[in-house]
Amino acid sequence: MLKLTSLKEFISKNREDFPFLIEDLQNLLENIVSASKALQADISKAGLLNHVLGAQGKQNIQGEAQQKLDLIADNLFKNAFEQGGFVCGIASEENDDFVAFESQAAKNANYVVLFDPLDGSSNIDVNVPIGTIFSIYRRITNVGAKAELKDMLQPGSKQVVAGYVLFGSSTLLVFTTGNGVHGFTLDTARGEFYLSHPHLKMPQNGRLYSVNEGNRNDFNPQLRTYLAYCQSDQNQTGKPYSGRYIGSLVADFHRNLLKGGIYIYPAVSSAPKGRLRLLYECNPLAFIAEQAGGLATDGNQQILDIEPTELHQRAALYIGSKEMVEKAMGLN
Ligand code: AHM
Ligand code: MG
Repeated sequence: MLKLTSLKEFISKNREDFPFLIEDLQNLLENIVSASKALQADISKAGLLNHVLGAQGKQNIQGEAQQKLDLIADNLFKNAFEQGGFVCGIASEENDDFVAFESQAAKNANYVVLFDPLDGSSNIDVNVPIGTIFSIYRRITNVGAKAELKDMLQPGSKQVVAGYVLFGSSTLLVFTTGNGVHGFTLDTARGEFYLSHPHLKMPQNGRLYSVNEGNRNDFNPQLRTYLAYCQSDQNQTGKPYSGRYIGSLVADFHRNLLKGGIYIYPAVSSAPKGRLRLLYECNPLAFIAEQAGGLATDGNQQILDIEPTELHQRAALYIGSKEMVEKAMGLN
C-alpha cells in the first residue's frame, strides 16, 4: 500500500516552511482537526438526527436564519480553541461579538482565530458540500491580557494561517501558512488527515465562472460585460465558459482552485457592500488563492489589503484564476 503522509508528519518534515513555532501550528491544527472530525460525524448523519437537521429558529446578527448545525459547528470549534490553550480569543459568523477567553492559559496565548463555522449552511438539507473557513493571526495586544477587538480587526495580509475544511464526497483540509497550499483528506476509518493535494496551484486561466445569476439585473456594467465575454465564443477557448454555482463558497472556490475558474459575489442592492464577510470568508480564501497563484479583489483593491473596521464587515469578492480576475477587472 502507498505510504501516506499524515498531517503531523507533514508539518514536522516541513518545519522550516512555518513562520512560527512548530508546536503552535501543530496545536492549532490539532484543535481544527478534532472539531472537524466531530463535525463531519454530525454532518454525515444530519438527516437521521432531529437535534442536528433544520433551522434553529433564531437569526444571527446579520439577519440570517441559523441552522442547528451552524451552532453545533460554532460550539465545536469554539470549545476546541478554548480548551486547546493556544488561542486568546475568537470571532465567528454566529457570534454577535468576539469572544475573549477567560483562562490564564488563554490570556497567555499568542493567537486569535476568526472563522465561519459552517459556510453554505442553507445547503445542509439538500446534501450539497459545505465547509468551515478559518483565519489565524498573531495577537496585537500584550500576552497576559484578554484579547481585544483590535486583535480581530487586522488586514488579511497579516494572516499566519488560513484554511478550510470541505465536507464533500470526502472531507478535505486545505491550508496555507504562507509557503504554498496543501490539502489533506480525512481517512474516517483511521481518524487521520493524510496529504492528498500537495503544492496546490490554481490554473492561471480557466473556463468556469461562479456567480448567482439571479442577481443579474443588479450587476454593474463592468460585470455584465465580463459575463457576456464568458458566455461568448470570443474568449480564449473559442466557446462559452461553463457556469457552475453551488452556493457554497468553499465548494465553489475549491472546484475553481483545482480546475481554474472565477467566483464572483459583487455588491448588489440586497447586499450593497457585498454579501460575503471580509474577516472569515474573503480573507482566508484570498490568502489561499494568492498562495496558489490566483488573485482576490473586491473590485477596487486586493482583498488582503483592506483595513477592516467591523467584525462582520462585508466585501464584494472576485476570486480565482489570475487571468480571469484580471479580465473581470478590465485589466487584460
Ligand atoms: P453563509 O455563510 O451564511 O452560508 O453565507 C455564505 C454563502 C456562500 O457560501 C455562498 O456563496 C453565498 O452565501 C450564497 O449566497 P446566495 O444564495 O445569495 O447566492
Ligand atoms: Mg459563510
